[in-house]
Amino acid sequence: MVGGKIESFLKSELKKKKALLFVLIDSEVSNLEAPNKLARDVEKIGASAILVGGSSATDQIEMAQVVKGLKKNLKIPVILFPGNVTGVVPGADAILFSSLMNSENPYFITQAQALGAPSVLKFGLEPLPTAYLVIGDGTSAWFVGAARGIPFEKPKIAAAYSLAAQFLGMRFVYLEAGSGANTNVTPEMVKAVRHAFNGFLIVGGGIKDAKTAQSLVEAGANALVIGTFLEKGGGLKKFKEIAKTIQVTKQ
Ligand code: 1GP
Repeated sequence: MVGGKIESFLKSELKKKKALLFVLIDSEVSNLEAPNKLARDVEKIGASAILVGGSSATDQIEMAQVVKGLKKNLKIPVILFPGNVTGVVPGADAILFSSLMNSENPYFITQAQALGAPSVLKFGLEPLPTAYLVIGDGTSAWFVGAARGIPFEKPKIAAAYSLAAQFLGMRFVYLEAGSGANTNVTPEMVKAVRHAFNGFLIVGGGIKDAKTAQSLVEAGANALVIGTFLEKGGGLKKFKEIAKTIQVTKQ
């Protein structure tokens, strides 16, 4: 069988919902209760998974504590979203086992993966094989990952990378505009990638409103990642609006 329990869960969620919402939780926190509360709230609203990590999260001890707390509080899966080998910690359900395909540094394409893989096995994390594509520039993911950002207005390039990802056997593509990005990935790019790639398509970075979310889902995104606006507080109302707009049950 291809894929494990978490991948099957995500696919079964997609049978019930038009698209999924993943919430990215920052593991560098001063108060351990804050991520638990946020995660419980978004789970109630309809988030399908919590992602923990990001390109600037490097404290493994704190990350492991955050993951442990989340696991105690949630039914939905906790999925690691590593920016480096330091993003591999025990206790989570799965990991976006990603290659930053458009990095200029081979470390982020295959070497970090080789260094991290034994820990993924040791910790029993389900690897979700993911092509991580950084779109645009100027964000932390772009800088830390030494990415040659795919221009926002070049959907064909993103589609070509996604087709390559498919030929390489990856079952997830993550189109990343970067956390807190001013511009989100365009629906045109999502559409072009959807046309080229058969697997699970994740889109994130700078998504802040229901209208944008809806246009990305209509273009073919399977899951949207929301981080920054929820972290800033007061974002739950907006999150509810997005959930309501995109989480339409399939007929
Ligand atoms: C970042 O795609 C995620 O890796 C989420 O982006 O923080 O801008 O919501 P935001």
